[in-house]
Amino acid sequence: MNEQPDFHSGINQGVPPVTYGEGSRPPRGDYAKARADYTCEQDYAQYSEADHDTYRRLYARQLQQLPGLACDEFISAVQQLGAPDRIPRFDDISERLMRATGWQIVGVPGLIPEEAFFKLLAERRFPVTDWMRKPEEFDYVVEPDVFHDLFGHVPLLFNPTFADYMQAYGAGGMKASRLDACELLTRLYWYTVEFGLIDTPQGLRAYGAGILSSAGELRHSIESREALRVGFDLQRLMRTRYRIDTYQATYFVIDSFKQLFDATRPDFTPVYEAVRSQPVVEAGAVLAGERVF
Ligand code: HBI
Ligand code: FE
Repeated sequence: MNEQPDFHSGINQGVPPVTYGEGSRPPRGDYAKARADYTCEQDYAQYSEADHDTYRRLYARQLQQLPGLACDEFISAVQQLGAPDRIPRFDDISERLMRATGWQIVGVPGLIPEEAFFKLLAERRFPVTDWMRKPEEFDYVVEPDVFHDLFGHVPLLFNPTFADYMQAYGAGGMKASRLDACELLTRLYWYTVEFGLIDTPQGLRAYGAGILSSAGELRHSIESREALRVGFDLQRLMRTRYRIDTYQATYFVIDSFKQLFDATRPDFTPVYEAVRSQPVVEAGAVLAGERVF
């Protein structure tokens, strides 16, 4: 089994996406074409027939494994992406998305600095990487590509409560930058937006984009007996380190998107202080007395 997630983003290691440090590869995207806010037009002409075919095959592989593993809100929204056999035009999706939740998607050349990312979310503009992985990267791509961002992230932006959470997260992120709490807030993004699970009357389901866009981690996150699944608790989550180069060792389970949105309403300043006054929890470690699924 491919124990690696479909992508790991250097950004979540605190590696700035635009200026790569020594020894690491340059970013894939063409940042020279980006505007000052890091957005760029989707250059639709860039896509080869191989790119469209890669999208078609990735989409088909994920779609057939959604039932019983992905949350209903995702399954009901995924057809909003449009035809399954061509990379969608961002403007077409934005038209539908704007009507549904006031969001739009904007092109970016790839991972962008956190402040720019938070600002876009706060403006209800979701950044979607505009390049497609190569056929030889079908099972694993180092950085999030257009498939991860479109298939993984965009459908749930059609859900009003989740869409409100994403904007609240962005607004919180802009404040976190000023409080030097980006690392803690990045864990919240990682363990909800990217790798979150939700409890439903039919059982656990995935809503995290990193899971939903992954061939192997979707089933692993729900069925693996090695994975730890812990009830969502904001401070516990923010104390918990995560891994970027394997399937997650810990997943956090929410009861509803409303629970997630409500968790972002209070000012996080005291939350950050409480988290900093407690020891870090390693990925996979379970704490006494906590709710485990
Ligand atoms: N940039 N384009 C892009 N996509 C992301 O998901 C992303 C990012 N920059 C920062 C980032 N994610 C994470 O550090 C968030 O937790 C902020
Ligand atoms: Fe992502």
